[in-house]
Amino acid sequence: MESPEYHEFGSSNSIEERRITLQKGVRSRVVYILYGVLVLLLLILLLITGIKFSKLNQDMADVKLHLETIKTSVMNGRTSSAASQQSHSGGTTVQPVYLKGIDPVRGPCTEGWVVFQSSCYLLSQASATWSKAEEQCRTNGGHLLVLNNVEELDYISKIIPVVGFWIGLVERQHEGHWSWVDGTNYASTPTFWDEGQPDNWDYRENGEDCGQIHSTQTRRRRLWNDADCSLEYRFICEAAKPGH
Ligand SMILES: [Ca+2]
Ligand SMILES: [Ca+2]
Ligand SMILES: [Ca+2]
Repeated sequence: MESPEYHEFGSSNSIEERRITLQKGVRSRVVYILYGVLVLLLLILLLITGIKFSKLNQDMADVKLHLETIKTSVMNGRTSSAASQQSHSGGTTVQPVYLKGIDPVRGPCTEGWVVFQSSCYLLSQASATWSKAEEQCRTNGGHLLVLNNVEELDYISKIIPVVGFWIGLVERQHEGHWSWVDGTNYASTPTFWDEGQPDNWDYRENGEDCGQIHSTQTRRRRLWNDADCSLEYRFICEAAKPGH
């Protein structure tokens, strides 16, 4: 026969066991939950790192692309700055282009004239107003110099002294409407105005409506200036080479 104490003892023992088992169960669940949370945190960390890496790669690609763009524009800038010196129109800085002088040759041209490509050129010794200069060129079977391209300008630059010369460029009717004396379309030829020219300098009573090759101190590509047509300068005539 079991004593009540024994029963009481046995019963309290099993309660204690259940309590311990329950505590163990709670602890294991907490451990599992913590473990789960840890794994979840690790996954989130991996995900964030992955996103960061992907963004970093994208940023690096962007930087690389940007550098390539800068490099390309610098290269293009170098090329176009050389070109811009050939087709300058007043108002911007003109970089000088230095040239070596040459001895001109007569070739098939009339005596006193010199040849370059399909034209003959005459450099006047005397000075005249722009109109008189053009008149004298016409009398000699030509017209005042028409600069069709940079090669022609560079040739002329190599053979003339450093003083100013009239050329066949004129504003006949409206201010700003330049034309070549032989009818060549002004818009079809490159322009080589000197820095700040044409300025139609209003110090002169008549303004400045005739084109000239500017005087300069050094032998280099000669640039243009608009000057008062009534002033007297030396001038350059151009005529077609015989047979052209
Ligand atoms: Ca010409
Ligand atoms: Ca003018
Ligand atoms: Ca001027």
